[in-house]
Amino acid sequence: MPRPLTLAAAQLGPIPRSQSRAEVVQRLLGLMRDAAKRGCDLIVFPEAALTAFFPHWWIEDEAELDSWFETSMPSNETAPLFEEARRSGIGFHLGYCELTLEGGRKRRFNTAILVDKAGRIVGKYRKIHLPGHADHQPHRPFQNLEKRYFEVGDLGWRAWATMGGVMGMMICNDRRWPEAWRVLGLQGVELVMLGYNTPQHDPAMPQTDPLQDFHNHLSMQAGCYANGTWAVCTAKAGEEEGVMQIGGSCIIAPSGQIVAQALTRGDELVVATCDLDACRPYKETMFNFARHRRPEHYRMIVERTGSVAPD
Ligand code: CDV
Repeated sequence: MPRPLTLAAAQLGPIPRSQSRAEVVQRLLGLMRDAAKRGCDLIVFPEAALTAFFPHWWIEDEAELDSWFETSMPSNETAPLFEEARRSGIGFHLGYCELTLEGGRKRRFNTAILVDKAGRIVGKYRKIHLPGHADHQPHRPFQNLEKRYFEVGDLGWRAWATMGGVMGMMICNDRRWPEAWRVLGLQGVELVMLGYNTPQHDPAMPQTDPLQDFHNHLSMQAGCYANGTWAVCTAKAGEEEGVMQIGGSCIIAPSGQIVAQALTRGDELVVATCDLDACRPYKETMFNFARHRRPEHYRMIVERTGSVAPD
């Protein structure tokens, strides 16, 4: 029996530093309403979708740093997204930067939530693979300070049975790591949602600049195929405060094929109707994990972190 879901990647163009949360939420609401008009069940916003991507700047003042984070979800500013979900009957995935107080200690995470059609938060993920560096590197044209501003996520990669399918999340750099996909695959995931902020220029490895779009799609298409899952992958694209970011937001089938893709680097909806049952042939044959996996030979994956060449 087909199990169709109409899905949208809601690509965002740049968010200027000066744009308020309320203004950004208006942009998100516009995309949500368009998606609802096009019959979408679920819309996927990018990583850190409420602000400019501040890890690109060195920030010393703690109050200034905190101002980029959300201390509650929903909040006054984001409540309209939850109301729109209920009103239009559309689920959403939202990336944002989360500040919590635990035992009197501030904790900061790069977070994403999954909200169902009734406006309830059904899932939360905190980014595990944090790229970049923790120190100030002024010689670079821009910083990548995720290792300074965020803690490694502590929720693992969970999957949730919701909205007619099994759904999971990852965030940006996670998509390049097959382990993240496999942990979701082992929970029977049928739809992975992820957002990204990926600069066109990598100061540490400039030779890959022309390959940024290729590597983006390569890792996500491989992850979908090897785990028999759909994915909705959403960029914050375009030139944001002097940093050019790739677009290429897309919807990928369990075959690994891209079924719909953004044409611009601005605000743009990418929509496709996806039969979640199309995952089954992959999960039941080539990637029937129960029949074919050999975890006794995979121990090194969890026992060793860095690679060690033989003597
Ligand atoms: N936000 C990210 O995680 N960006 C990284 C860049 C910095 C390499 C990415 O993997 O796209």
